Amino acid sequence: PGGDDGDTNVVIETKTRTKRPPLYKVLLLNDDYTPMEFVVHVLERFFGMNHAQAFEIMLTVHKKGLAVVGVFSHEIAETKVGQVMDFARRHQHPLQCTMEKE
Ligand code: TYC
Repeated sequence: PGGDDGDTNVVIETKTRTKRPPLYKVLLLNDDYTPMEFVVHVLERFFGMNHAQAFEIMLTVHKKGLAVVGVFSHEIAETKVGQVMDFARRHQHPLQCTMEKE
């Protein structure tokens, strides 16, 4: 009577580590044919740069071969790349835009 009923309450705590979502660099690549003004326009239109910033980044791509034009979540980066590639194709310029995990 009054013995141990064998029913023990056990609380198991697990630690939750919340990972921040990975970020992606959007890169613009140089080529010999896309007009400089077109690239400046792309940077203003799709990356919210002012004219001076856009011109500076365009020149960096022209001289170095490529530059990071922004860092975004996967979904936003994909959208930006799609917008730039679509806009360039519609204007028949060979401009290339890609993304890579940061
Ligand atoms: N190299 C091009 C020219 O001389 C200009 C250019 C800049 C092209 C940046 C693409 O991502 C680019 N007209």
